Amino acid sequence: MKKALITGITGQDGAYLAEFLLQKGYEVHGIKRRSSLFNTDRIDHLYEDPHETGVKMFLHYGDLSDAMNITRIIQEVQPDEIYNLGAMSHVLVSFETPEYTANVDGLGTLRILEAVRLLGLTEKTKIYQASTSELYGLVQETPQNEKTPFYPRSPYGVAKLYAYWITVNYREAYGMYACNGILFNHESPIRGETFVTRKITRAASRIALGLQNTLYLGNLDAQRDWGHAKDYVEAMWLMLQQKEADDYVIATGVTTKVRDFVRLSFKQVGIELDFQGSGVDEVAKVSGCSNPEFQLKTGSVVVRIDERYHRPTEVDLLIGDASKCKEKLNWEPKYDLEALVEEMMASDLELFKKDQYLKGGGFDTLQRHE
Ligand code: NDP
Ligand code: GDR
Repeated sequence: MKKALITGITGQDGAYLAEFLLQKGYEVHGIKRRSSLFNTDRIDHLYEDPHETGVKMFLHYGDLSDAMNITRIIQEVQPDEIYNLGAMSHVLVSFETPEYTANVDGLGTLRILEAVRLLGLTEKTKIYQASTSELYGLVQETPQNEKTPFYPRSPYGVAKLYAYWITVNYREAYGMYACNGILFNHESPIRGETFVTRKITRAASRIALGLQNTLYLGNLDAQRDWGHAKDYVEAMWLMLQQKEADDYVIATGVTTKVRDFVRLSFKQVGIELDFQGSGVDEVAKVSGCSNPEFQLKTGSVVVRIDERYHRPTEVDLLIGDASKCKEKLNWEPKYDLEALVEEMMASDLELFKKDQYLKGGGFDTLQRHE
């Protein structure tokens, strides 16, 4: 039985990857941070009581900023594959915590590579590094592929640039099987609530159900190549099953403006929007509602701009060319944007119908909207 170690197992990708690897028959080990509240919601359905027999998933307390902890866990687990998905992954937050982001997202990768080397596991352990389309940053050329020059535009992007190159360097210097997956944005019903897609699908559901009036957003003109996390974790695994380690772009090849993601999400529940104005004065008003379940007045403003969500430096346009991955790994995404939005909206609507039910029964529910 192969053993995999996943950093960031409690995150969106970690949860999908753990499920995928368990289905493939792996023994899965994950590193989770100690927190004052339970933070295992996304993997609870996979977790069994460790006192039971036949358990295939194990969690270890740890943190990418702690080299001794990382080294000890790798020594204990002796993994065949390490997926380094742990990171402070929010671009805007990285402007507020640049040093921490550099430490975890940049040096965290070094700690893993160096632990594998010092423990003599270079021959045994294959490493996947979660690289990102944020490396491209300022647009140099489109669509972006493995040869496109990097120009990161945030402390997050710069930290991930270090992680990218240290992974390449350990591969070349020590012959380690270490790969960079340069993944473009990927989303799902379990996407973190502060990333723009999930923020939108949550708000569109809550607005339709009468639980919220307005959604506040930043730059509606940004363009992203959005795929589904379920498709992308399969590509991570494929990268570690090859004869030789290499770096690959994973993307859908279709780009969409944030404004159009908003439009698509509301449309899923029968609400048509009309965008008016520009810059910080832009608003979206309801121009029609074909779903009798929802009582939204035509002309009511449901989206406004809040400058707090603008970034000091923005990445305007991402569109990926995944031909190398398609050709060499035989990978093909199963979801398109419509199917992704449909799944996210269905899930959030279901979630917030519970809140609506509670509200109807006189119980108040507290929800954050950022
Ligand atoms: P999430 O933010 O959902 O998950 C991040 C994970 O990292 C969480 O499990 C988090 O733990 C953990 N983590 C954060 N800080 C530390 C730390 N100091 N030590 C150990 N673990 C830590 O991200 P995604 O699942 O979306 O992304 C996975 C990886 O892929 C990240 O590295 C991200 O940067 C990268 N990436 C993501 C893309 C996307 O579109 N989703 C695209 C390209 C790259 P906790 O639950 O406790 O917060
Ligand atoms: P991104 O994702 O920065 O691409 O990083 P995010 O969803 O945060 O932003 C996408 C675009 O939407 C614009 N935007 C807003 N973003 C957020 N979060 N909140 C808003 O209110 C809002 N309004 C407009 C942003 O300016 C941006 O242009 C994600 C993360 O998962 C990274 O870890 C990963 O590396 C990259 O994708 C690829």
